[in-house]
Amino acid sequence: MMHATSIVVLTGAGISAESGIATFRGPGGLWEGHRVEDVCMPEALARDPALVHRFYDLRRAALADVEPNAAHRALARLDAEWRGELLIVTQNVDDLHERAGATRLLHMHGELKSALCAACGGRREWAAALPPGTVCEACGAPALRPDIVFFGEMPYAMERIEAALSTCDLFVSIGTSGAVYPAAGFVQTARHWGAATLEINLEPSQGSFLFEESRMGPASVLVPEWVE
Ligand code: BJW
Repeated sequence: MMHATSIVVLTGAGISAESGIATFRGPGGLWEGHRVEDVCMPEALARDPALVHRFYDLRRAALADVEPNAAHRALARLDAEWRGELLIVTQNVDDLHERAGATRLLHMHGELKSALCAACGGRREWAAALPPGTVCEACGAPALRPDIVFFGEMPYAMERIEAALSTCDLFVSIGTSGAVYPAAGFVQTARHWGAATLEINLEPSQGSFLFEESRMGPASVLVPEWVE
C-alpha cells in the first residue's frame, strides 16, 4: 500500500461475518435454508412477492442487532486518512461500512435500506414497512421492491467501477468467495491495467490463484494489519 496512489477495495460477505451477519455460501450460510431461486431471482419476486419481501424484511430488521467490526472500522480509517484515490466497492447489502464512517463507497448489489421502483427505477430510503404493491411516490406505480440486485440483473455503477479498476495501482479483495460475476472478474481487470492485487479471506477463494498476494485469516485481524 505504501507506494499506491489509487486503491480499489472490493468487499464481500466475509467482512461482515464477524459482526454476526451470515455469509451466503458454505455451512451455516444464509441460503442454506432457502433455494436461491426462491428469493434471489426477478422471477421469484414476480411469482411470490410476499415471500421475497418477508426474507428482506427479516434481514433489514436484523441490522439493528449488529455493529461494524474492526475490519469495517479499519477501512473507514483508510477512507478518512488516505489522501490518494480510493473506492470501496461492496457487494454487501448491509450498512456496516457507512456506519463505521466510510464515504468513498459504492453498493454494487443494492442496499437493504433502500427501495427501488420497478417501474421508473427511482430509489428511496426503506423507512417504514413497504408491503408488496406499495405505490412509488415519484411515478405512482404500485411497484416498490427491495433495492437488491438479483441474478440476471445489472449491478450498480459498473461504469464507475470499471473506470476505477482501469486506473488503480492496487486492488484489494476482502471476504468474498469469488463465485459471483462481474465482481469475481475485477481482479483480472485490475491486473490487465497493471495494478498490484491482494486477497484477504478466511480461506482461498475460487479466484485465489489470480492474486499476486493472498493473506488468509479473519478480516477483523488482517484488514487492520493491512491498513496500518
Ligand atoms: C471471511 C470471513 C472472515 C468468512 N474474514 N473472510 C455463468 C458464468 C459466469 C457468470 C454467470 C453465469 N451464469 C450467470 C452468470 C452471472 C451471474 C453469476 O455470477 N452467477 C454465478 C452464480 C455464476 N451474475 C449476475 O447475474 C450479476 N449480474 C450480471 O452479471 O449482470 C450482467 C452483466 C454483464 C456485464 C457486465 C456486468 C453485468 C448479478 C449478481 C447479483 C448477486 N446478488 C447477490 C444477492 C444479494 C441479495 C441478498 O443479499 O440476498 O449478492 S448473490 C450473493 O453473492 C450476494 C453477494 O453480494 C454475492 C457474493 O457473495 P460473497 O460476498 O462472495 O459471499 P460468499 O458467502 O460467497 O463468500 C464469503 C467469503 O468470505 C468466503 O470465501 C469465506 O471464506 C469468507 N469469510 N468469514 C474473512 N471472518
